[in-house]
Amino acid sequence: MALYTRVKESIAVITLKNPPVNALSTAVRRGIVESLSQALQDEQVKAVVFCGENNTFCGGADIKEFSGSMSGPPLVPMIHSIEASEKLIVAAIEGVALGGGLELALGCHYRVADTNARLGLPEVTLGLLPAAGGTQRLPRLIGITAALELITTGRHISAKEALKLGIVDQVIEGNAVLAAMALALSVIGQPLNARRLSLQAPAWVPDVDYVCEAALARVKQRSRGAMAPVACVQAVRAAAMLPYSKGMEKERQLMDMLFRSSQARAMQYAFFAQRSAGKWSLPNGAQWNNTKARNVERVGVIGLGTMGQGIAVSLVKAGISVVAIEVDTKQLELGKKAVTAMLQRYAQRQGVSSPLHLLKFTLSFHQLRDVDLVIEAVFEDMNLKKRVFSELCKVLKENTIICTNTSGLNVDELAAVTDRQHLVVGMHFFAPAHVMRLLEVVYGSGSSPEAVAIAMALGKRMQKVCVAVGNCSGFVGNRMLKHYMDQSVYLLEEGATPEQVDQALEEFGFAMGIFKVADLSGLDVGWRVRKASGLISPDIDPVKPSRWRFGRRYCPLPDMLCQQGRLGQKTGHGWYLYNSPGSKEAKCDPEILKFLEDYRLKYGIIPRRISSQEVIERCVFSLANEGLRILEEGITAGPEDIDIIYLFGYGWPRYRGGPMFYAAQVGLSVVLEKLEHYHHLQPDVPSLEPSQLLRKLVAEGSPPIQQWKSHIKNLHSQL
Ligand code: 3H9
Repeated sequence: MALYTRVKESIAVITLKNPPVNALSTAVRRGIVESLSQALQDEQVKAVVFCGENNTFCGGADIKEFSGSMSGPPLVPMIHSIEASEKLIVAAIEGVALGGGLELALGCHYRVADTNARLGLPEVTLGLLPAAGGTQRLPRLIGITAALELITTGRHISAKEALKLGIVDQVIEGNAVLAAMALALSVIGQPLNARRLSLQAPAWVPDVDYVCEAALARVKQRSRGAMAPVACVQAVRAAAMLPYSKGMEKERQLMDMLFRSSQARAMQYAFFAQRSAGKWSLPNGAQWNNTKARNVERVGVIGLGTMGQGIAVSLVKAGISVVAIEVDTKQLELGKKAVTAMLQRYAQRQGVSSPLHLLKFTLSFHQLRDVDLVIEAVFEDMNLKKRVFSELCKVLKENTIICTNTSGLNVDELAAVTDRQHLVVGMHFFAPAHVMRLLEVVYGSGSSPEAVAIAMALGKRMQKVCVAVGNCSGFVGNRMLKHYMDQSVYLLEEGATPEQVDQALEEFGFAMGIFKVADLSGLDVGWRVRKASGLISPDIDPVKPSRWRFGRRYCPLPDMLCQQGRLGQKTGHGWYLYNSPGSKEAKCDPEILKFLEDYRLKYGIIPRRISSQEVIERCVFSLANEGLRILEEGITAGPEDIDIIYLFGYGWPRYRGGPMFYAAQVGLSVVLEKLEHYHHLQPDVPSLEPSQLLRKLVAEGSPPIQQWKSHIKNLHSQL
């Protein structure tokens, strides 16, 4: 709702009330319309100030209402009547003014912001555009180029930047409502037409077409296949070319198209899924709101390789003291140099003072005596990690949490060598750890809820998107990825090329095809894992290696590439050819095509044409099938967790929601049918067999993804 108060003789204040972010729900819009009418009718009132309860102006339209039928006063005419008001209206922005919240403020005649406020039009991140006049008013206020940048990225900006751009008229430290009232009193009586953005001529730029084409090229490169950024550019272009009323018509048409799209549904699902992942729960009933996390102020980082460096940087950026350890002076110096350089660049970019004083570099484990938590980030080798864990127990305080940064090793096995299994958890960071947002927090069978809560809270402080997952080989992300990768190499055996597979995946929306990703990470990473797991052994024929291992289909192609020294970008060739070692531009390599032809000949495989549809179905449905198995086993609390892992750690296109959401959207019965078909053709790939949960969900009428959790609970109670 909205609260109407008369605070001074001539000023009325309308306060939006809808915790936690004062979203513009039906009730709030109704309240605004009623309060505004009251203010306009009251002859004593000469000016109105809009503000939000609890120092939060407004987080925009109520996204929860998007999935139902919309009722109540619509935003566009409501904001229009604010702007058209003969009485002066000022927005007092505290906390956030986002989306419809900023559009409401743009309808006001003046805007005052608190110095800590954040503003933006993030609709594009929900698959939409600012459709309450934002695409028409903002360009008239700040120009086409700046408006395009803000609207197509959805970036939140500070009050300081908003002042510089001309979005707000004043930035104040203190009470924004009082400042807005003071401003109102100082300008009451001045003509308002110049303050009504819809009456302003479109901002002039020498070459609108050129500016918009450049913006279009940028958004297409940044978010391939996404509709909303393209529509944003079209709407802003209309602001530059058309009168306001025609521009508004264009904005509405584009919004209608986006609003009904599956992309918008997927992105809104992703918004809520991200929040749901933060509300973690464990199978034993412990969860985010019944488990206290004690504070962590000093952290030890063991190992300053690429991962350790990124982790140390993220910790320091979060204001946490770090004791960083290496095995010898040379490694320590290398790590120190890299971490210092990253933090200095960060301080320079952000205009903040260097946080280097939070760092201590040492060779001595004894320096870890008083840390609250340790993150071990040594080489991915079980024995080495066990040795480190045993050493740690000799020096750490008895309540220090021990975390292992592993991408898939057994957390229970590591915990078993310590004197504190309840304080051991996995923290699976993604490389580069100071950039990638995802963090899998892995709880072992003995991890205490408090240890999980501490790791989750620390990850959040490090600005990570944290997902609590159970302990299993590869955890969630890598365990699923294995099946996706397997299918991609089987496709090569059967007749596809790396470019074909990558092109199909990139057209689907992945930031990068699987073979380009493999070249980037280095093919030797997987090679080492396969060696360690016994898939590669000396008794395997090096000339014609077997295509079966442990009774299952196996593709030796990646191993054969590694044997030839083709390790990816770092060696200048892998699945693709690069101009030189380390260069990034992937080119089709005729040698690989010949190698694949010879391989098929050697094994008597008759190549066939493989469609993009088959690539997607086999790679993506096998990924989703494994996700369903993970849910079945209770490794994550719900499908949202899996989707968030894929969105933030694996370049899954946000407008497809995540693999679980995608499977639900395609139709679970379609996924089941396709998996049955492919499993029939590949009986030696057991993972293609549809999961029990998939069969159950289909048998129960393919419920919406939001209801899967209760069906999974039933499945567990039946087991
Ligand atoms: C729009 O405005 C369209 C218009 O252009 C035109 C239409 C015609 N609605 O993130 P948090 C909930 S589109 C409903 O954890 P924070 C959120 O789900 C909208 N609910 O807190 C969570 O609920 P719960 C454009 C919302 O402090 C709780 O608030 N606006 C909305 O880290 C706390 O959220 C946006 O895209 C909403 N608009 O961050 C802004 N916003 O506690 C979206 C939040 O049950 N919001 N909730 O899990 C945000 O970016 C962040 O929530 C915000 C606060 C920065 C505001």
